[in-house]
Amino acid sequence: MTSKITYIETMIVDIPTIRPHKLSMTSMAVQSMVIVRIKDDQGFEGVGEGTTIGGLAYGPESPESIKMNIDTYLAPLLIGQSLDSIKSLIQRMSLTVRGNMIAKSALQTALLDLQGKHLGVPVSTLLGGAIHQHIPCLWVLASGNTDKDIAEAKALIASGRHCEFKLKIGSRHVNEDVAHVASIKAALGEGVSVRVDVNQAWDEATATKGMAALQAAGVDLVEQPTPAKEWDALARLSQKFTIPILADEGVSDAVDIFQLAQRGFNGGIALKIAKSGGPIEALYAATVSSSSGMGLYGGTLLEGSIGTAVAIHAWSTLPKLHWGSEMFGPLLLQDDIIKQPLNYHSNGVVVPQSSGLGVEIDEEKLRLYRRK
Ligand code: MUC
Ligand code: MG
Repeated sequence: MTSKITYIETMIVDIPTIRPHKLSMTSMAVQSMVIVRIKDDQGFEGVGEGTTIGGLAYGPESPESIKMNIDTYLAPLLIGQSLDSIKSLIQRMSLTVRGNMIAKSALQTALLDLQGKHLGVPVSTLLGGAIHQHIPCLWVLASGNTDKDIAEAKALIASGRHCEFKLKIGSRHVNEDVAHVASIKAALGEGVSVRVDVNQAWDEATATKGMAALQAAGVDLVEQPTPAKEWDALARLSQKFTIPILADEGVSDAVDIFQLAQRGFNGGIALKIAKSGGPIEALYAATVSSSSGMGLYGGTLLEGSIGTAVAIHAWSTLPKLHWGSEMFGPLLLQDDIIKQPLNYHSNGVVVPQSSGLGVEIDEEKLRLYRRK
């Protein structure tokens, strides 16, 4: 197959959200995505995406740093290299550039798309092969208003698109947050799964109080209640309550997951391509999680269709996603830069079947939303 990488281009794309999306650390009205295009000497092109939440509010990479660090440090490592071994290219990047996992994930996505197009196979095949064709996908309620969230959830249940919900909390006093969640859970009823994501906002004492109340309200899962690297606190909380905990910001890769497992954490793990540096490393993280008895969840950093597509390909190769996924990012945006949107139905999303990622850029939309 030998082909050589000849060209790498990056751009930031800004698309407004359908409503404000409120997390403990920021409120989003627009999503900014770094789109990567890689070309080879045989006329093929692969696309990738590197996306975070709220500039630098969520993590140490911003859209601007992702673009700058790809252009300045990572792209020159790939230009002129053979496409034959993506793992060699990953190794080349990791030996020279520390961190910058979202930037690396964007490039790895474009490399996988390019190689899939060359070989005429979907990215899921490059990752070992899809076991599932439809990935469960919940919806995240984060308008910040209880009545609006209830109305939004009821409309989605009625449409048949989603029947499980995650609520973003942590920006208000714990009592206010718990009352908000309990009202939504009571309005939606027994059969509807309601989970919460605290995004690190509580200390251990507050989490102890909050989790007891959430457990009593019938909430199914509490995501990252305490600060990211306080692994001991997370492990203690997981042992104290029957309501399970999902570790998110606290675990980026297989090494972190091993550390958490050693401390006796018994909850689940949110896998994210962006945290791990790409789908290949996210699947390594999945292996360590499963080997430690932790259930898996397909997480997002609210990527658009390209980043969401590659994650769906990766999750489709896992035997079991115990907590389903939240690959709803494209649905939070007012518009899309791909021609054929991903197919969401029946509380899930369909794994694309055509070669590469199975998505095609809409050049006009890209021009419209590209940051000038
Ligand atoms: C996170 O922390 O889970 C995922 C869904 C959402 O609304 O925000 C993200 C980040
Ligand atoms: Mg989270």
